[in-house]
Amino acid sequence: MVILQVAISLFALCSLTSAQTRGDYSETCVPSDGFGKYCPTTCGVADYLQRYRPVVETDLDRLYDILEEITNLTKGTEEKVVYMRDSATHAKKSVSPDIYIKKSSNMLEDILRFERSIIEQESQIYELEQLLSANEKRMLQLKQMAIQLEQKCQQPCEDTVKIQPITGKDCQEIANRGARTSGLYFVKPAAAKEQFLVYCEIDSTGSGWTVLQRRRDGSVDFNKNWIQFKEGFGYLSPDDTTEYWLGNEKMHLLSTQSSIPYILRIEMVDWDGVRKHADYAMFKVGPEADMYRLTYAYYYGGDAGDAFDGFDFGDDPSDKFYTSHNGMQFSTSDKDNDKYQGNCAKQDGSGWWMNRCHAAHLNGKYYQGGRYTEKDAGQYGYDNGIIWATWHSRWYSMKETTMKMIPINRMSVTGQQANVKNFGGLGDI
Ligand SMILES: [Ca+2]
Repeated sequence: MVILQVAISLFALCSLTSAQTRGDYSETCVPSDGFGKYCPTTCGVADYLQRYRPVVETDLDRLYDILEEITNLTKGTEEKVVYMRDSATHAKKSVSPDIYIKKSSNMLEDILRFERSIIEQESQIYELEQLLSANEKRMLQLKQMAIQLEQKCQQPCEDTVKIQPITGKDCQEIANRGARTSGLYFVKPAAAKEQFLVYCEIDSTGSGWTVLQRRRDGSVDFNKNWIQFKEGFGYLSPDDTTEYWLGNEKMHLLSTQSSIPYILRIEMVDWDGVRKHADYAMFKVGPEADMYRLTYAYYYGGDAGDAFDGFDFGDDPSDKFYTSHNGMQFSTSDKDNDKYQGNCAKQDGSGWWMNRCHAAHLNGKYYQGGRYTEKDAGQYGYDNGIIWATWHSRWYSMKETTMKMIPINRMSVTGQQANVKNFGGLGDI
């Protein structure tokens, strides 16, 4: 009975914990829901417990069968003992020595049979004890796992995400107000109706980067629609371990609020662990009425090359012109604002400042290991990875990316050498 109770309580726990798993399955985006909450652990142990369930149940059934068998055997033996006792009494009463001898030999046979049955029972009892102890051990393990699982699930599933108390119009203002820790902060850009959560990357010198996009491990699907890209999706985490798109509307509010222009920094890590970056001066995301158009004044520098300016892939002389991104409107699978007769965003399964289509594509499909082929790219077969063509080929997808912004006057403080080149982008200075 104890075992049964343990089993029942375990199963109850399993069904409870499996309901706490985190998912990114929502098709539609509700602005106020999901974003900024933090519950990163998928409690896979619950699945493990569920898998164990049929094995334990089978063992228990077998245990009950054997117990029943033994009960029957014991009953039979008891009947035999009664029979033997009766025969002995009867023999004593008998006057005939022949009958007595015959009865005695019968009794002897009975005793032998009885002994054999006892030996058989003993071996069955031994087997049963082994099974019982194995089951108890397994139950104990399951119980311990359940306790661990419970503790693990309680921790992140409670809303215990640490949000830093300082606020500002962007992460640099937050750093200026004394913040020296990277983490989650509320910002309220000048034209924002309400504050919203961002991840601020703040270093010891007091530079505060506002992080706009993060790819890390492919855990978030970037194939989303216009509304989702507008509002943002994915997960913000205080330790910067999760993937997300902050949202076009927020990027617009952040990048257009200040008289001091912003630098957009794109940071990438490839599958050999090499880290490179590209900086763009006077980065701006336009309003929704202008389809969140991307503009910058010039390539400010970096060792990853200027893929936003397009890339000559060698297919056509116009490659570079038609794969540049400065001045492009944002496109999603359900809103085609690109310069291509088809729909780049639909073909590549992501939202981006598509031209015809891209040389830089940080919202692309996540490919483990980096290298992929036309075959891997699915029904359309176009290069749809996380691409930065001036560093790696378009058939190589980056391992990690970050898009973040900082006021340009902080760049001298961060020690970055400006490798200023004026390309023919919009708003040349
Ligand atoms: Ca088009």
